[in-house]
Amino acid sequence: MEQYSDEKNIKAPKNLQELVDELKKVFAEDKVNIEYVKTLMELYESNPLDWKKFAKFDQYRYTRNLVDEGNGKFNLMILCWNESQGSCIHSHSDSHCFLKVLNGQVQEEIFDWPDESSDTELEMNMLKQMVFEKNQVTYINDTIGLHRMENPSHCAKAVTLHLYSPPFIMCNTFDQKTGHKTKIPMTFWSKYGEKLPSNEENCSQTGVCCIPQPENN
Ligand code: 2CO
Ligand code: FE2
Repeated sequence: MEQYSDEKNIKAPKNLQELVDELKKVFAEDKVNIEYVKTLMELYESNPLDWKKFAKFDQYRYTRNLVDEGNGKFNLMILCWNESQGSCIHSHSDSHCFLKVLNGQVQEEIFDWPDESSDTELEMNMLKQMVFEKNQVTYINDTIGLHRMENPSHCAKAVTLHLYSPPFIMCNTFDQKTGHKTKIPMTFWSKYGEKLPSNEENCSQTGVCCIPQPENN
């Protein structure tokens, strides 16, 4: 266990595969040191040759592309954001969420949870807004808050690497104006570099995108 607790002595992974192998060792332990994982992910220097086979973009929404299932302990995926594409405000199903920028930039806005005991519809409270550059890593979980992620650039694409532990397939999205939440499934656009068939499920929802959902009536 001690082995993966000192983030000051980590050897930089030479490529994405080395990073994946190292992450598997770290997550095989009972306890995971968040700072250790963050630093390990930061030390991998993004090289498009490692990840271009997973980087698949969609005209309408950001895509989620599975890279590795982390021996059942985590899901590692590459998300591709075309110019100005973003998510809506969402939670992470009590999982750890690590995000590393592989290319371009992403903007993260963190929000407080809405007050579910209140009957009044209130605009959600934004706690901070940050921009992350290539190779930077950020971390969130449901205790820290909710977030919205987007590619703030109108002329450049962005690619990000995400690790979720434990893996999850459902999350809640929130309406910024009212705080109303909706539970939604999250699917993959591709797995291991192969596009999944665009059936009903995949074409309606790959991630937590801002495309308006049909009304429930
Ligand atoms: N959580 C979102 C998703 O998995 C992306 S925002 O960064 O955590 O689709
Ligand atoms: Fe997220």
